[in-house]
Amino acid sequence: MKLYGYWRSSATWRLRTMLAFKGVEFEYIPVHLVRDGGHQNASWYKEMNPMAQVPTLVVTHNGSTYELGQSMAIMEFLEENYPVPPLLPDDLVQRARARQFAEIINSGVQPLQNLAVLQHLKFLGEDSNTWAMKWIEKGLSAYEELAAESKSKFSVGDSPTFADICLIPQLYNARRFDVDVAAFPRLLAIEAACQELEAFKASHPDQWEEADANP
Ligand SMILES: N[C@@H](CCC(=O)N[C@@H](CS)C(=O)NCC(=O)O)C(=O)O
Repeated sequence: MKLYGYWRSSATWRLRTMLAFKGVEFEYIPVHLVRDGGHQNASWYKEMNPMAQVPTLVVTHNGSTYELGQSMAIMEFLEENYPVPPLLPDDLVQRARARQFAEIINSGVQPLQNLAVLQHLKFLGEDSNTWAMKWIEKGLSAYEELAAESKSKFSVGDSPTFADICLIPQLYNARRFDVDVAAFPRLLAIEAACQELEAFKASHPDQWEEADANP
């Protein structure tokens, strides 16, 4: 299995966490998102991932090789392929809730503060940082409100799920955009619980920056 990614990419980080939880070995291939105009825009990469985004996971199944894009689709693939330990709750409604949280981040926040979007805003002469902060605050506020309804250790229940896997990289991004994360005490408590787990420690960008230094 090969993971094409970038050390600070939140969507790549989701997969690193997921693979660490599942104990799945993979070869990591850095795709530098900034250098030379972004290696994600190179034709060799776009042949694999026409959205010109990381991550891409290359997998072999029934003797054939496939290049999978979109981190949520890949997370579902990994969950089905490696069900232990489970990263979705047993309960039907709780499973939907975990996916709801994940989608708040995946579709409600991350695309609005993605590199290409911010680059285009700058090109249009807009203040991209203020733009990013607005959407991050909106998504995290909604997440905080929903998560505050329960006192569980993680976003949904007392073990980590897709929700936490998406939340942790987004909190990291929030800080990069100077969002005041102190406004989200429930999220910070969930983050503290996650930070104790090896899979979150091993997948943190600090552990991967060097791998991307000389791709
Ligand atoms: N929905 C996609 C989003 C992927 C995505 O936006 N990746 C970012 C890094 S986190 C990227 O490659 N950005 C490159 C660019 O915007 O040029 C997924 O979950 O895989």
